[in-house]
Amino acid sequence: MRKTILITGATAGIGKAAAHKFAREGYNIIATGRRADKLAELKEEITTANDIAVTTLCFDVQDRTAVENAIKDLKPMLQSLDVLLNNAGLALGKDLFGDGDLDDWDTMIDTNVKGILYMTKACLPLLEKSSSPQIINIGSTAGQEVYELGNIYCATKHAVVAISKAMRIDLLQKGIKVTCINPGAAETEFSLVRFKGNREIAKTTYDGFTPLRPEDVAEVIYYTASLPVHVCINDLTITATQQANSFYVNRSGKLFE
Ligand code: NDP
Ligand code: 8X3
Repeated sequence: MRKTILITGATAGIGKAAAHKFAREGYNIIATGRRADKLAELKEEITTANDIAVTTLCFDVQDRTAVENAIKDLKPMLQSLDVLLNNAGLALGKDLFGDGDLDDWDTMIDTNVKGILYMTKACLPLLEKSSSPQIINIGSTAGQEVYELGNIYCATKHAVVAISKAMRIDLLQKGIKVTCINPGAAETEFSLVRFKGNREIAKTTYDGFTPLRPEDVAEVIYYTASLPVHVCINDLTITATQQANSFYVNRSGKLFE
């Protein structure tokens, strides 16, 4: 029987690449995000190339009622859920703590932290019906070291690490794998969102080095889901070869293009 993955934030970047990858590997896809047009585009692309089922759900992971309703609507058409990929997330701004915008902070906390909590709680009954259930949370190198101007974004990603550890412990008796994947810089819409549409500033994030592509991260996400049922990758950090961690990036040129 085909497995099913639910991916939050499948309209762009890592989530979109993961949707394509899992579809190619024969999974049915439940793709979510806030942009209905992008979800429709993704469904069209995937179903043209793969003989699998794609369901799209348009909602905001910050909205607890919307999350609960979206997953409730899924239950009659889905016997079980095999993988939940908690990927939706964002950074907003890169400012000294004192200059930070409180609305940005609320949005990051509500999306990156509460979004994972709401989604996972709502999906647990469906995951429990799978014979090989797995939750994959997307953290970041920003969840490993706090960097200057990263403050609240880094805090939310540290929370993702802690929540992943807590889930792994508390879901142990249910046989649910919990994997936290921590990417370094990947060229997606991430920086454009962080710098609020300013393309000039956004592209400087990737100046002078070859960053990860979203497809690179998607391959690794799929790898963690492809292992035997008794094997769980707990944590995994993936960076570009030119990046060591949040602080050290070799910006001597795009060496691997
Ligand atoms: P993108 O901006 O390209 O994609 C983010 C996705 O999240 C979009 O599909 C967006 O969809 C969705 N999203 C954002 N907010 C919400 C919300 N409130 N409700 C529902 N969906 C939402 O960024 P990435 O692909 O790079 O980011 C994916 C994850 O990877 C994030 O958690 C990010 O923190 C993490 N990450 C990214 C890194 C990078 O360098 N790119 C490095 C390390 C971690 P829509 O706008 O349609 O709602
Ligand atoms: C995204 C990577 O370094 O921009 O999580 O925080 S970084």
